[in-house]
Amino acid sequence: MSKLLSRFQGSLVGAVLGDCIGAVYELGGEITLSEILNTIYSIEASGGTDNKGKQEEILYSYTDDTAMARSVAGSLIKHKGFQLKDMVKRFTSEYKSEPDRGYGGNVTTVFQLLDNPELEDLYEPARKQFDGQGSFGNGGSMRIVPAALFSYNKDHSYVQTLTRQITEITHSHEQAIQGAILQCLAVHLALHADNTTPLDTDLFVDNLKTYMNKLEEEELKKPKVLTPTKKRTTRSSEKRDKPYCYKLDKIKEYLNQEKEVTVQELIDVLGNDISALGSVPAAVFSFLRSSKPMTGELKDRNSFEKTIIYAISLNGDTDTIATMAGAIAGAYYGIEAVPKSWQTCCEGVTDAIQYANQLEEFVSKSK
Ligand code: F2R
Ligand code: MG
Ligand code: MG
Ligand code: MG
Repeated sequence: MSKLLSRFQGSLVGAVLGDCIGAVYELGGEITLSEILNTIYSIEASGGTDNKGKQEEILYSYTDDTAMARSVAGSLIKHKGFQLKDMVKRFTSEYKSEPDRGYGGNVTTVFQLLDNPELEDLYEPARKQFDGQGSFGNGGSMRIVPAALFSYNKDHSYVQTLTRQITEITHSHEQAIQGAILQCLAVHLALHADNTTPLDTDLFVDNLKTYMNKLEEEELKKPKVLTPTKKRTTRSSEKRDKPYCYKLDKIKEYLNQEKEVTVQELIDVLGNDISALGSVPAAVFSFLRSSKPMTGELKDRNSFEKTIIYAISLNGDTDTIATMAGAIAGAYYGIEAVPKSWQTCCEGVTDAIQYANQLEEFVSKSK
């Protein structure tokens, strides 16, 4: 297998595994590392087969994160690019055929409105969400990984445009779009990074910050409607004005400090919730932290395994943080780092490999 194919497969399979295993704990309150490891041990003990070596039933099902990523992959492959009508059709058909995949509370309204042949502006339902604010949920970020693979030969501005087009179908809030861009750029960077030497985590964060800084600067220049109670203050604050840059700075700080950052501090500062701003930075951190040595129960695990387990250990939106972290880690380490037993226990892995093969064939031919 070529090195590129290994990384494409690793990324899409990593995303599926993060979703399937993370979904066991999604929004379920505090979980301990030991509890997560017990799940992992049972996966590894079964190896996806019963004790006679026959393939067992899939133990872990995928959720909306993977359901939507499959639509993104299928549409980009079919049309060799972005085709709005087709992607909308795939999202709505997928939702109608399996509405119980654990979709976000409000995005289902968008699917219902999109499922109308008379609708002329296919971006309108998303724009109307939350009284015209749009959704800031992480539903755009959780599904974006195929776009990073599809854009392998392209530059960051292509990645950003494609991500925006795909995300705005359901999420028009600028923070949701920027979160999806950060996630897509992180996978894109991981695919291109030299994985034969230790990862330069500072450089990885600096690259992401360059792009996010430009986006957040542009956003700041846009005129804002100020209500009497919401007067602009003169003091600038990176935390408020450039929240993604602020979190990227904190990620770098945590990676370089001697003392291990606590899970509670990560939750307080980076977040672990269903918003894009409160989850994409946590996923990026999970990948970067896991590229470095760890002590304790994760000490002897490879960095891909550490990424998934660590991401889930942040609690909160575990399936989505782990799917995004798994996509970045798989893109960097390749499919060889992904345990076979994990692959056989999770739904959707065979299809993920097919999508990866088709995307790799596309980018190899279109160099
Ligand atoms: N929804 C879930 N998990 C809930 C539990 C599911 C359960 N396991 C089951 O099976 O039933 N997970 C999935 O949702 C997240 C992605 O959500 P998405 O696609 O962004 O949806 P939505 O509806 O747009 O936003 C989610 C919620 O965020 C709040 N919100 C968003 N924008 C807002 C705004 N402008 N103002 C106020 N609130 C806003 C709302 O509460 C939305 O309902 C992933 O975790 C995925 O796994
Ligand atoms: Mg989900
Ligand atoms: Mg579905
Ligand atoms: Mg989730």
